[in-house]
Amino acid sequence: MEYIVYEQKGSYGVITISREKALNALNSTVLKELDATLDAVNLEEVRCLILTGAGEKSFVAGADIGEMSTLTRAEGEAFGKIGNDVFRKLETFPIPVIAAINGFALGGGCEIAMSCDIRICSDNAVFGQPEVGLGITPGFGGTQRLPRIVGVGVAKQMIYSGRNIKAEEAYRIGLVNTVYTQEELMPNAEKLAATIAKNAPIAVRNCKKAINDGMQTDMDQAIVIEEKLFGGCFESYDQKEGMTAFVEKRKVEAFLNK
Ligand code: DAK
Repeated sequence: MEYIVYEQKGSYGVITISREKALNALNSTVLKELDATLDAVNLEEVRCLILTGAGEKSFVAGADIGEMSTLTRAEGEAFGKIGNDVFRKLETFPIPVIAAINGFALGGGCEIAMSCDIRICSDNAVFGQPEVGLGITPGFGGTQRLPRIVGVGVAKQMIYSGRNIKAEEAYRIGLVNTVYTQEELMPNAEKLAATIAKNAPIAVRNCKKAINDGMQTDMDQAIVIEEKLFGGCFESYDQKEGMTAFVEKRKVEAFLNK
């Protein structure tokens, strides 16, 4: 891999987009390598992922403007499809993905963070959808995910104005859950990943699916989705161990992902 570093740390994995000289901008190679990295995650062992950027300045400064500038319409569509497919793969990935946003998260950088389940950032993070200043619309889901996360009014203001916002404002509007100092970001991302990884894996996966699928439909159908995923946890080893441990007033020995 040229631009992606993947490290499995026991029960969680850390994916680092490593193209520091271009502030980790997403060219087609980065997107293809990210796709291949996700395909290779050992889902028997790994229960949570962290996505971050290399260096101290940038998470992802967007799609690669140099590469995009010469694209024909057909090539632009193909580039958009690679990006959209991998962003959707992240969003629907069976296990939770935490975006540890360590700097610029602009355009495609903000959009890839929004494809993750949980966003936390460092105090130097900057968010924005500057695409209208480049003559395009956000193309990796920004017009769809931003309003779902921060509400329609705030999303429209950010997208129409192309204005960047700092970490504190991102926190205030609900785009990120927590702001840490630069030094504290990764230790806290790893602590959160380890906490998630300790819980019953089938239950965590089913929660992700219930939330994602339920958010796309009306409440009557959403409740049915929840019922099925709730029911799907029963008769598993982990459900029996979790409940038996409570009844016997002891700690869970181990969740075995079965
Ligand atoms: N692409 C390519 N290179 C980039 C880049 C980017 N997005 N952002 C930064 N770089 C490169 C710079 O060109 C520079 O390279 P050298 O000149 O050193 O070779 C290096 O990274 C360092 O950048 P700066 O020298 O500019 O660093 P500064 O600290 O001065 O400024 C900055 C940092 C992040 C404010 C600035 O670099 C900047 O404004 N970057 C562009 C941010 C941006 O506009 N991002 C949104 C890109 S548009 C689509 C789907 C999705 C998309 C498009 C199509 N389809 C469906 C087809 C997505 C679009 C976007 O993401």
